[in-house]
Amino acid sequence: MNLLSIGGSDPSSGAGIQSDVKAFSSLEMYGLTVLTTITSQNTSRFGLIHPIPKKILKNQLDFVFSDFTIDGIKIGMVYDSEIIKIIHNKIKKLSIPIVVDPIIKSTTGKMLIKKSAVNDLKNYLFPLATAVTPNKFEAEFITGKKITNKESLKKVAEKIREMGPKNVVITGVELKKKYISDFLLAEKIYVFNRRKLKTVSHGSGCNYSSSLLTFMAQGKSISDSVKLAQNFAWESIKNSQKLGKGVTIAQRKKNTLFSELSEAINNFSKIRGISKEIPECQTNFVFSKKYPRTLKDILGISGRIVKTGDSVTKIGNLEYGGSKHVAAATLEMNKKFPQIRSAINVKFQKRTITNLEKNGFIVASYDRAKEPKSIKSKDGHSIKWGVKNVLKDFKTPPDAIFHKGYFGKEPMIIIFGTTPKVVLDKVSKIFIN
Ligand code: PXL
Repeated sequence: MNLLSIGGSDPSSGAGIQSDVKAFSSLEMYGLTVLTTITSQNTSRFGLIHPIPKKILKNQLDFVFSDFTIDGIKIGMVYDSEIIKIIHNKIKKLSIPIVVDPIIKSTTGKMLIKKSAVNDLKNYLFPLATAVTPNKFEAEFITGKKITNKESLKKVAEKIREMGPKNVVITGVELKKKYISDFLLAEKIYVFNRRKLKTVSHGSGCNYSSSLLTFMAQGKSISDSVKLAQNFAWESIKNSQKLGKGVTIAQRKKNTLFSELSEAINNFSKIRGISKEIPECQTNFVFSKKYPRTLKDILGISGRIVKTGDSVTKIGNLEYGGSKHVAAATLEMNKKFPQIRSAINVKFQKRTITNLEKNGFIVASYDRAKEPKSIKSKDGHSIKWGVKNVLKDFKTPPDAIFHKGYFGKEPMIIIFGTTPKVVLDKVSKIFIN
């Protein structure tokens, strides 16, 4: 998916468009950028601000919109009224998620919007927003009202919603000691609490709004998106790093689970003739966290890898809990052999079993006809039962487990490994001949 960040440049890459691209990228999104302003800043000081010439701003917008399908937009620092109006004109007819993060001041206290432009931000951009994400200070600044308790918080949120955004998210409010709360005004009110971190870091707000956009563009509900964005921002603060001499920079640790699985899926799709190996129920490819407890600890594809003519395409996104069946098999395998954390399912074909064996892989199988009735009736329990049963006789993990199907059940092969790369290597050996 392509997401566009419209905002200012921060040379420290802690906030602004640089930070957004990092956040998008860590969530496997492609980040496009349209620059509104150039700022000079580092982790201790703020320097000069230079708005981009209007002609160049328009030109950037024209160039990204004429080339890319854009699945969502985040608007950050806009600085002046002309910039606001140009953006408004370009995006007013779009029906994609738009997050407006009303940037007022930097962490170091510098005004990042002209006073005269604040009303235009409200009048032109708020009505286009699927969500606006002011922090407590910004919410107070925009409404001219103080937030002192839950009641005043609600009033401030309602006042902001009257300015036209579909949803209002107010971040970083301290309602309870030691906790930090995010407040969502949607079809109803939600409050999300997280333990307060002591770190003062730069970029957490940008991480919040850009991850919020990502989750909304993926089709998640607003309340789920806010909860996930809170978590994303919280983790980014927890992982913040002292890179310059001043404040730390908030950013996510590189999620190797995401990138390793993503790379393996990409390479799987490129295997010649691989569409012939996709079963009727399609293919999933999973990678589990260490010591998974539930399916939610296992990363999979929310859709599947599907046949598209002679090639295959990944439909959906990588998500924890994205796979049910292949993940259930992996979870069961991991209980006995904790080193096994990745798996893929492929079409059952005799030649594939022969190829697995020819390559020296250990192949196990179970008979679904022997499955007790009580298991069959419970959705998702069959695989768990099958894998558990078959593993009873194994002291080392098999490379593949298959069953030959049953009434109404498609036969299936699942190939396992320690990592997606190892699984892919096995797949490559048996299918590239
Ligand atoms: O964190 C808000 C923000 C957004 N965009 C730019 C910034 C800042 C804060 O400093 O500099 C360009």
